[in-house]
Amino acid sequence: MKEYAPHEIRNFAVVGHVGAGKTMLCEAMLACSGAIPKIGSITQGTTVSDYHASEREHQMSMHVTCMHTEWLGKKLNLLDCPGYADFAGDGLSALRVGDFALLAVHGAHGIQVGTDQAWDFATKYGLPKMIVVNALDRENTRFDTILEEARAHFGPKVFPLSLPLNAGPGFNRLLDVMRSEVVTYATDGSGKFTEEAASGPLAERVRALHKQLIELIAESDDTLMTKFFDEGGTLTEEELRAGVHGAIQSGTLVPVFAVSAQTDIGIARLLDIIAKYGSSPVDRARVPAQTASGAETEVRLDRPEPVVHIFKTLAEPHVGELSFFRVYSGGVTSNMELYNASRKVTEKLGQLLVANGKTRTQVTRLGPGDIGCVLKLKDTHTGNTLCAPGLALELAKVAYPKPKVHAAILLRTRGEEDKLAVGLNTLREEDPTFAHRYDGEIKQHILSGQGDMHLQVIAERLKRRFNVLVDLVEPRIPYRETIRGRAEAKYRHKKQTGGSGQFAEVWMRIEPLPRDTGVEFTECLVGQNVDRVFVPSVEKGVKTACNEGILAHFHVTDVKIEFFDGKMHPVDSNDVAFQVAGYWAFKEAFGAARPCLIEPICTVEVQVPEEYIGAVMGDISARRGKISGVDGDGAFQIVKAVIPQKELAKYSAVLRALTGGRANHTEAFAYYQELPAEFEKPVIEERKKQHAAEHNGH
Ligand SMILES: Nc1nc2c(ncn2[C@@H]2O[C@H](COP(=O)(O)OP(=O)(O)O)[C@@H](O)[C@H]2O)c(=O)[nH]1
Ligand SMILES: [Mg+2]
Repeated sequence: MKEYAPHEIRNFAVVGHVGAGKTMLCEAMLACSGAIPKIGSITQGTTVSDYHASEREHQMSMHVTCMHTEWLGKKLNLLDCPGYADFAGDGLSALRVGDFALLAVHGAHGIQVGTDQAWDFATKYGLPKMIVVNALDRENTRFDTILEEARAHFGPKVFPLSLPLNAGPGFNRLLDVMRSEVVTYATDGSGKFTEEAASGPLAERVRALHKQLIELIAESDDTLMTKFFDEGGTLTEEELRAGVHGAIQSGTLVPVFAVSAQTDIGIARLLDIIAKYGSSPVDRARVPAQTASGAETEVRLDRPEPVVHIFKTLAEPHVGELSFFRVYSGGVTSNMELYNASRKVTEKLGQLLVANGKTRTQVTRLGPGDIGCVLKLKDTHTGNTLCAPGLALELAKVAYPKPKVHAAILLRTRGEEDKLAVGLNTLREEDPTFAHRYDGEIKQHILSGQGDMHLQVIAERLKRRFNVLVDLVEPRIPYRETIRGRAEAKYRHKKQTGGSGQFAEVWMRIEPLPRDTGVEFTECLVGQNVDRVFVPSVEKGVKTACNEGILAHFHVTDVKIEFFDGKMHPVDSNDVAFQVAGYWAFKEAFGAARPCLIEPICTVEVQVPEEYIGAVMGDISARRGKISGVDGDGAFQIVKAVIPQKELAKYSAVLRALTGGRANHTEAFAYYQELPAEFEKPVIEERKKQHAAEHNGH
């Protein structure tokens, strides 16, 4: 394969809501351009993208898939992204290395949450966008209202470059606005088409559209604008064409295309526009970077030394770990040595490859702006930068969304903790959008990710790749124990066994502290009843009791303890005796100080379309939640509330059911609050049962 110059490359991320037909659209572009002989099928699992076992199993994209083809002498690097919010991290990685976003919208479903989210992500990266309205061969499509919706969401710059003339089953005719032509596709699936000048009412329509398009384009360019007015409100075809690229770049034009991926209608024209007017690496010739000392700098496309960004790593059975990268400057060749500034290691590249899903072709060199992959790097992971030895640059990192759902991991086989840790750490290097940690308070290993499906897929990977079988369950709630009143205890520990005995007496007072202050131990001993060397012993006993819990094995918190007097014996008193006395004195005092449980409360923000606000707020109240405000945010509202953690079990699934998948939410721990009395008894009983089961099992 030849090496492509930067202006001959089109890197783009295909993004949008799940089910819009992104994977199919990529398939259609590959087939139309001859990279594959025919279109595969999602249901039969024969598409180029979505080739992973889990993707075929769930029939949805979970990884970004790299594909490439050639059209009009340009190399198109397609990055098919998952639409499901659980896998949004890969979409972000792809947009990071794309030069524009191709936003797929389903011709019947229109603008959905995933569409808005993809738009926002692309905007965050300053990427130009093109919109494809797909599946226009389906029943009940509504191109015109989708166009209106898109303008309502994204602004008046959204403009159709093609319109369907006979949407619905049998769809094969388009009005091409740039060319003022009617394009008719053959119905034999050959992708062949004929073009004729629009006539009659269609000619009128296209003339009106043409005029609007010229105005849009002229707006983005002062000289064009002047010309436009000088020449009485028109531009030549030539000037128009010259302006389209610039207008797409600056975002004053967001072209919309009417297609059916499945039946290959409109795909060739889409490829034409991408090849002729789509952004290339030249349009993004400088990207921000940091030097080893943290100073801001930039990487320029024309710089001779290689700088590449790894945007995806993933392991495949029988292949090993693959690292996908984009070259930002200099070009790379097989067997080149590069420095990983993030991990501080030197890597040898090995054989360079370009991918079409699981089919990979060897290449000897990839020039600046191009995308490829290599196998088996030593210690280089998603998000790392590799560069010429001596450069030590790091490209700006992708800000991945924080994990928002949590599950406790239960090992099916005891003693596999180490295997689990190795598996999770390896997966985490590939996918930075999840996290895991051992929580000592609830004594569970917690897995956190973007959604329930994300967690489930991680569990499946642990099984497939590391042979670790786990169950994911709702994490325990870290209830805590505290007191509401003051109390005093005088506890004597005395034991006379054979030879030396044990003796200690501890007098203590306890009182409540404000929330989230923890346990405070002080002494105010006067006189010589107790030797001060035993103060740490008493403290240790108290801390042991606090960790074990007194009501139901939860941590004790927000208590002040004052060790104010006691008694000792010249021979039988020792460290252990005072620990024991401190332990029991505290337990006695605690029991007398009106103990209670407190529960964690979370702040929750729900992003939801206006029409579901009532349902979401009603549900929050039913969950003992308190709403603190509702803010407008474009087409969505943000409901802010505090809700007990106990009531947030499976909340993302609840929201999905409540709003037809149109809401997103975040939750974060806020503070502790007394658990209502009616819940206390069942919680204590449940915890005691759990504890007994755990301690019998060992
Ligand atoms: N009729 C029709 N169905 C389509 C078209 N594009 C995709 N589909 C179907 O819509 C479903 C979702 O497509 P897919 O490409 O997986 O969507 P993605 O989630 O956006 O990648 C699949 O069953 C496809 O076969 C199209 O142009 N016409
Ligand atoms: Mg897909």
